[in-house]
Amino acid sequence: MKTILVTGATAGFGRAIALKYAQNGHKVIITGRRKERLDELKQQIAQDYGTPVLPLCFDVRENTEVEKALQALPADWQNIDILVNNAGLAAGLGPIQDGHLDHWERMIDTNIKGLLYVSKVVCNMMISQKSGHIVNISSIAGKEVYPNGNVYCATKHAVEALTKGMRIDLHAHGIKVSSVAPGMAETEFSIVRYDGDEERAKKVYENVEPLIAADIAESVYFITESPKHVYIQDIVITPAAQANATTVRRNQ
Ligand code: NDP
Ligand code: 8X3
Repeated sequence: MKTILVTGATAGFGRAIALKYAQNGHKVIITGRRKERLDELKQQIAQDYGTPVLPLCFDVRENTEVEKALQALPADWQNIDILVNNAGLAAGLGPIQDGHLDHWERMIDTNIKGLLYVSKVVCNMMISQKSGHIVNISSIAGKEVYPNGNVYCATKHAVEALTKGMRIDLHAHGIKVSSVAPGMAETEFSIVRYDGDEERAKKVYENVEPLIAADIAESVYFITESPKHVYIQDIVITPAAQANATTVRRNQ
């Protein structure tokens, strides 16, 4: 039985990833800001799989909250085998000259700084154990830049660079670092991006069969459960209808 820490487990990919590991008999630490969602997921896992779950409610942008939560882990939760840095968001979609500072700061603070804060604590735990696997959830926006994606794309390019840097620095300590870069996936992502406008969010996936959260959970699980001598470093996963960030075939 492994211990997995998933950030952003209250929705979308993170929730599906937590369920996937729990279903396979692993212990999961689930995090996010929405406590009621964490409690609901804990209850569902207990009911469906009976595997241990530890909910931790914190904002990844607040380093003091991150440190407080992770440094106070109960003894039987301290050996984290797998960290999935998933918490993240896009806020807005528009030209750089019209950008909102608040959007930029939320994305930079969550997608880059939040990932760093969590990784710093957990990678030091993994170094003591001389093993571990970190999976960073990047995006096709980390591989390409698309019109109006400017700052979100920049944060995901940073995730790509950090993944490569962490992979090198943690290599001597027996820690693997991988990245999963999804394309269009229907979660709460677009609702958050468009500030709660569900109609506009729905249009993103109109006449396309998008990825679903479970598809991403499968990829993460495949990466971490592959044999010890195998190192899957990077996966790009899009719907069949998507060739790259801007080339999408829509059914008429
Ligand atoms: P969702 O909006 O469905 O889920 C996002 C999760 O991140 C929630 O659990 C949310 O929890 C958490 N989160 C956001 N901000 C914070 C914060 N400040 N502190 C703690 N947790 C936070 O989106 P997805 O599941 O789609 O997105 C997950 C990741 O995948 C993100 O990094 C996103 O950029 C990336 N991605 C998404 C794609 C897509 O098309 N859906 C494609 C490629 C990458 P809470 O609000 O409770 O704090
Ligand atoms: C989310 C996918 O294409 O909106 O990272 O950037 S996209």
